[in-house]
Amino acid sequence: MKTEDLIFYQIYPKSFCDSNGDGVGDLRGILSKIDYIKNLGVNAVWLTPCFKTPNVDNGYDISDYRAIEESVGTLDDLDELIEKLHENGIAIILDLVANHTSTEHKWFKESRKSKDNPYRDYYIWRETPPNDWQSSFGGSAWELDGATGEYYLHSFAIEQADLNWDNPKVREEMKAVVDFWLARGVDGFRCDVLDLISKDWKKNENGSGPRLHEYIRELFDGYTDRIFTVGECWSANAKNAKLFCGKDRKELTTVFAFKHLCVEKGRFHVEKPALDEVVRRVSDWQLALQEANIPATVFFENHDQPRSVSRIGDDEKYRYESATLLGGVVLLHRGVPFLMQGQEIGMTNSRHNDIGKFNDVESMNFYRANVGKIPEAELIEKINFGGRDNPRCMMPWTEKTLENGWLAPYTRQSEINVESDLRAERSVYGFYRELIELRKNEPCLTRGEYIRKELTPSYYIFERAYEGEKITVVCNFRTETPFAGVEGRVLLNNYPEVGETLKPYQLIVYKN
Ligand code: ISL
Repeated sequence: MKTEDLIFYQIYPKSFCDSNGDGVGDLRGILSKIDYIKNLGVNAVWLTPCFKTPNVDNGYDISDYRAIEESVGTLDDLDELIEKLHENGIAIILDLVANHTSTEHKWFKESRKSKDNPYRDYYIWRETPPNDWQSSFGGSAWELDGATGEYYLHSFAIEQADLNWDNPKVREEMKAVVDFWLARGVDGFRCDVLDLISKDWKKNENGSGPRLHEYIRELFDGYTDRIFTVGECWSANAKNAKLFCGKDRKELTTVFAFKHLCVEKGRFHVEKPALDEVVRRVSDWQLALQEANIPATVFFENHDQPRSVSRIGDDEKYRYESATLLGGVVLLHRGVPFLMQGQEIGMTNSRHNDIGKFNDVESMNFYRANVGKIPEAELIEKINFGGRDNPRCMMPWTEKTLENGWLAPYTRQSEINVESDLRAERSVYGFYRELIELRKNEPCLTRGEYIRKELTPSYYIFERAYEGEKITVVCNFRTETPFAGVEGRVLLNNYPEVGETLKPYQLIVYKN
């Protein structure tokens, strides 16, 4: 399948579907929902980590890259899932967490034993911290380890030790992991914090070291013409994207950039970003990557982001309208669209009132660092608004919540669940299906040029043009706006009709 035809659906295995009633989603649960995934129309799945893990960071702390976490399934289950997805015309990429391992990984257990252990240089040890790098989850990124009295680097949780990519043995080990999964039939990888693997010790924070592109080339050498890879690179931007994804670079197919999420003030800053600013950044990314002849990624949600209909849209009065508008922005632009499980039914954030309902290490560290300094209610509000538990609650297949779920249930499940959405006259899933169907049937949307026509504080109009045909997409923001109309036949509209004004969060798609 060509990159421009891919439409991704991200699955968080421990929260997608629980097939054996233990309260944890599993691979057999995903197998039981392949028809649901196929009917949506997506043709690729990004599976977040399902490998052996102590679950400090819900699978992004891996203790064995070649074994499946027991509660999630077995290697045979994953082999069967790969096979069944392929039989249904759906590609599958796995999540390659190459920057760090769990401190329970056998490499780290050996490495910490002694300074002359053969695995010592698999990780980054210093007598004293050489800098004041901070962990993404708060606090110093250097942890003193009693066994040898030295510090090791952890860009994330203390239990996630950074690998030393300057060590050729580490590079060989990770290359072997890539070989192992490709040999089992996966179609590529989403590469976790890939721009952190090369350290630049002169910088005041980790990221984009001098050998980054060398290491990426080495990791995927021999595969780049036949697999799909997307790098999670917080340092990626319009200027350096071609260093990662240029055809001649033999590195990555594409990268995730994050500027459009408008999180400069941090995820726990409770403020909706201005919708015109969000789409301006989406548009700028589109123009830059089109200029560079690179497929852009387009997304609003993943397992780290709060639900877009809550953070960017309106999850009360205009939940259907804003969920379908945001879906249109993701699915009608140029490049590779990514949807997070639950986004297709317009899932919102949960609202909890007790810190005991949260699980995510980033949120819990934030709470512990601020409890007593920020009033409790305000602290909980911040975590409700921006926390990573929001996209990770169990998929609400019916209105009945799982009693023994590993994470607190979705607090709006009684009204927002798959069963009721599929029945609804205005089904978000139904609209996403139509958007995806349109994307598949209109070459303008997969092969066409992107043109920004109008972007005002009230609305955004863009076009997709290909071989004499043109699709025009009208996106209205939060208030009613006078509308002079657009040439063409209405292909899709998230309101019953086209009036003299654009309604809040109205999306209209025209063909000329
Ligand atoms: O979104 C973030 C920036 O505030 C962080 O939550 C996130 O840690 C960062 O985007 C890196 O994310 C990736 O690596 C982490 C893991 O916790 C995330 O789930 C993963 O997507 C460490 O592996």
